[in-house]
Amino acid sequence: MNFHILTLFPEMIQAGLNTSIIGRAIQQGMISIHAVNIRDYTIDRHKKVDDYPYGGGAGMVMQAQPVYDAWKSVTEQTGYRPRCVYLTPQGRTFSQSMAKEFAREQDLIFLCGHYEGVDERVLEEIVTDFVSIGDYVLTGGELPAMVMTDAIARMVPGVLGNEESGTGESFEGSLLEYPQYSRPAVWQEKQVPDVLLSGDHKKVEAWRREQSVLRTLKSRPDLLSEAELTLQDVRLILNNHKK
Ligand code: 6GU
Repeated sequence: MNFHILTLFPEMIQAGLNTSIIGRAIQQGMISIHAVNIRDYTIDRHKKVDDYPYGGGAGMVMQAQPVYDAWKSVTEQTGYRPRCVYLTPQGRTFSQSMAKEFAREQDLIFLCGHYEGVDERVLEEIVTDFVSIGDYVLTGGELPAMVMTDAIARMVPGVLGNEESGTGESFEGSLLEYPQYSRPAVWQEKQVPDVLLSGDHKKVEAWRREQSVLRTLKSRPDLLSEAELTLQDVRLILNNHKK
């Protein structure tokens, strides 16, 4: 899968996505990440990419021309019009299910805005998806593009090894993850739960399921309405709800 990120700060993108699992996936050729510098496409002789908003008001607006030409350089390379995501707090909130859906694309374009926004006419022309990463305001779309790239890339088949496979993790089945422990068995007088040392795989599995359900009930009860719960799970929830 190929990520094409249209940005005024290409060095920020490359630096943030070149390590760990995503770095390995790039090395192995399973994904590619191209940061396209919008400033390289301006026809303004002073390399300007923004201007005052019509109608007045604070701040500057990113102009249509350099954004459009940067986008066109990508579509000329791909030979079709890939989905183009504009990162904006006004978009649909990004989720794990959206990450899985985007991971099925061959190419994905991200447009990172700055200043007070991007000329609406170029958005109408090129953007297919308006996406936010949460209800808070950031100074630009680069961090959201990096967040989305990480979440999407790890859902591309082969990017996670068997060890790290994306099943059974947080939000898989709408439940939070159970707690993990490693050696030593006692640290600062704190014991690892006995059941994990028992070697009884059935008991371990049941304990982990309980922990997942209880954590979700405590921290994210809103997720439970979407969760696939067993009769056991429901009993556990009711028992802990009464208290
Ligand atoms: Cl996608 N962009 C900006 N600038 N701020 C945000 C955001 C995006 N998502 C949440 N806050």
